[in-house]
Amino acid sequence: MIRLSTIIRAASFIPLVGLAACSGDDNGDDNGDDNGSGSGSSSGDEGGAEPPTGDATDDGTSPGESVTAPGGTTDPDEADATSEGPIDDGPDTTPPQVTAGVEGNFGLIQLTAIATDDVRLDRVQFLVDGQPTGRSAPPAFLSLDPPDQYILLFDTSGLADGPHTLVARAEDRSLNVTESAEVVFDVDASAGVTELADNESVPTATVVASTQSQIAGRIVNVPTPGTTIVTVDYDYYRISLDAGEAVSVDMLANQVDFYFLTVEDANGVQLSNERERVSSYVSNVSFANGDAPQDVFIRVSSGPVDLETNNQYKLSLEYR
Ligand SMILES: [Ca+2]
Ligand SMILES: [Ca+2]
Ligand SMILES: [Ca+2]
Repeated sequence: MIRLSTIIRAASFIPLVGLAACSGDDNGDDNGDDNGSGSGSSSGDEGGAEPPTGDATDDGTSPGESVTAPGGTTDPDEADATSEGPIDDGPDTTPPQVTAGVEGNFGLIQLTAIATDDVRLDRVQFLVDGQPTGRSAPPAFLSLDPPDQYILLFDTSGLADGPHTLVARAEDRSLNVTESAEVVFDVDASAGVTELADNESVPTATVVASTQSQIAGRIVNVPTPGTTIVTVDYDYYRISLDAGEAVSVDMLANQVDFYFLTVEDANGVQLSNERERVSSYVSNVSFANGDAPQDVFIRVSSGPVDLETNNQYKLSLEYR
């Protein structure tokens, strides 16, 4: 019962993190208990596959507690463990510790924070140039390597070239807040290729020179008004491979969205493996060319269900 009150209390702070642009599930704004499953459908199918992130910041006294839905504590052992857990009513007056970092300078970049608390961390927010990004990184967004690292993807296409600042703000469950030291990072829109509109097919593919190794795009499904029908977005990128040359494509995308990624030839024949349903931040496909030079096409497309409002992705190419 104590846990439930905590959940309600934490949930009451959702508006503070500016969730208007979020689908309400991916940011795990409440306290990480939902592990990013769809609202109202959190049967745990994906939650169980998520890394046991809630425990990573735990003090170890209540294993498994973080993924248990309110009212779902039918296991008497678990009920005992949670009722005795120290995370609630103890007077936690010690604020978290947090440092911030950035990976990337073009398109979608990774905002990172290493954050810990003496009792239990609730979430990490990020401020770019002093403004909240509108999404917080709950424990479900926690990386275990390195330990205690929170990650949030951020689209830099709205930022001017040049230096910008990042601050990570960590909050524990007793609402103690710590802001990190400011980190300065650069944005360079010329560091990669941005997709051109109407790149729906091989003939209209966005051409990517071999000197370019980054591509920024977004998947936008177009709904048909008054129906449940959507027009799926296809993004094609043309690259040229020499004889015997191989390309490896990393796709960085938001965790909850639904993408397909593959490499095809000019006739639409699949050349690489295909990655579906991006389930981590980075998916990879690769293709090794044969004896003749040829143009090949990286294809990104979405599923018919558009789960995310943050549809940005970034492709990082490596030629070998
Ligand atoms: Ca604390
Ligand atoms: Ca697109
Ligand atoms: Ca397109």
